[in-house]
Amino acid sequence: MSFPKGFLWGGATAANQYEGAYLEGGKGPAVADALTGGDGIHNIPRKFIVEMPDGTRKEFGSRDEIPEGAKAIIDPDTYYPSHMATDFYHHWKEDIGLMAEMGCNVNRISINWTRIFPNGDDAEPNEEGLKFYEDVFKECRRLGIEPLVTIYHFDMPLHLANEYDGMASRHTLEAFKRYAKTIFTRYKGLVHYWLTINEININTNFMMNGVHEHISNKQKAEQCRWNLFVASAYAVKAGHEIDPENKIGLMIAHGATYPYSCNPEDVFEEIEVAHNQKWFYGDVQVRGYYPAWKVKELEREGIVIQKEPGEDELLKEGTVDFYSFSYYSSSTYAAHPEKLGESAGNMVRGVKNPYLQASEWGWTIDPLGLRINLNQIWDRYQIPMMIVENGLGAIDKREADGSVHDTYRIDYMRKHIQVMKDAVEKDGVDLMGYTPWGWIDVVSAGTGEMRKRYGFVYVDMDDEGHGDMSRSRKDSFYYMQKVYKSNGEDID
Ligand code: BGP
Repeated sequence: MSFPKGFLWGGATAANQYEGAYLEGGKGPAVADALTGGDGIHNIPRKFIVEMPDGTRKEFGSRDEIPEGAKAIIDPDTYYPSHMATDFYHHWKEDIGLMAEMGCNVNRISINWTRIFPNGDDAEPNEEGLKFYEDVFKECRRLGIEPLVTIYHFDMPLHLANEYDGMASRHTLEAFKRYAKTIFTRYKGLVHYWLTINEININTNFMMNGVHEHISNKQKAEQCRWNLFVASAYAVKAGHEIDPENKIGLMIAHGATYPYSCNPEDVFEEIEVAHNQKWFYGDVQVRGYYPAWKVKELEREGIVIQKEPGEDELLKEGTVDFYSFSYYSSSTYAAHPEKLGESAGNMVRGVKNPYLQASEWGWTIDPLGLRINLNQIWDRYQIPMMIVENGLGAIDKREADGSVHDTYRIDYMRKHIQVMKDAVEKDGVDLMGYTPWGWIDVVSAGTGEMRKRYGFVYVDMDDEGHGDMSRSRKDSFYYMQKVYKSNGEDID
């Protein structure tokens, strides 16, 4: 047997991309609810409509810098994909049933911060929101599925973003602590697996996190990173205190990174990129302190982080139990990319890798990169790992009978599960679970599209909000069912 008994097989979603019902049940608006749809294939970004300090309205791309004092608004005449998403809020029983049918024993789901605290910083939590997740978790448990809960997944309360500069402020950090404590207490005994902050490394400083002026004001961006680390460490510590049974992990977007060539300059370029993009975040959350190169960088740039007494210690006390990450693709880096004279193709960032094909959205398809990751992370930290996102975003065609023949997705899954198997069997890494992204179709985080589908279950909903939300099983559903029910033995 390659995979240990009790290996966690499941699927992953996030509330802001899946739940819909964006103001129902006492929920308040989040930053994600103010993001329009975009078009990833034609590079049209998602947008915020923003009220400027002088009262005028302007549009900004989702990763643009929004000036201090400007507020993201929700315009009644604009279509926002998260408002309905794929309506888990009204389909949760059916969906959890489908998960069980697929053979899942874990369900990665996130709690919408604004369903529990509508403004993020309210004095009392919203009982209706708390009850909703309680019912969801109970249903999971009834069907033999462990909930794996992300505390904060791209859904900064809009009020905290607009009025308190999101995670750049202490006010928001304190509000997060209350929120984390509330859910640990309420779901004690129902939830044993938690992730603190989704993709903390790409989520650190853009408006998704509520932070204005995150590009021009590096001091603020670094303060935001610190606050996020403190938030995560606090959650780990509080979660352990409230229930010693809790296992709490970090969550990092951990693509594989390669040097373009054996030129030492390219090799060093990759080291620097990897430090900045991923290892920094792993090092702090696994080891409990900033790595030397980062300390030097902050000194050099004259950036002084404002810390409260005890926070350095908290980072050490709140190190994680396991390392979980999303893996979709790899990127390649050159010291002098301009000399390579290319820009199109499979590069998300970095330069084109001539050895790899890419998805319609330009994400490289690189199964071996996952095995490389598993080895590198295991060598560095020696703590259990979980792959909490992986999958292929593709355009699916649903046939009249509801079937979807997604052989391309089955191929992607098979190759990635094969390398997981190799990493466990041959490399001896400690892998505890696998929750592919968007096991059921959800709104894309990056582009706001519905047509970029990852699911094994199809949901009838399109980019303009048309569809009856009916669910149907794709061919990949039956493939994953076979894999899961055989504990990863039968993957052909
Ligand atoms: C990660 C996010 C997810 C998810 C996934 C796929 O960055 O944690 O929320 O959406 O990527 O990305 P996309 O939806 O942009 O295709």
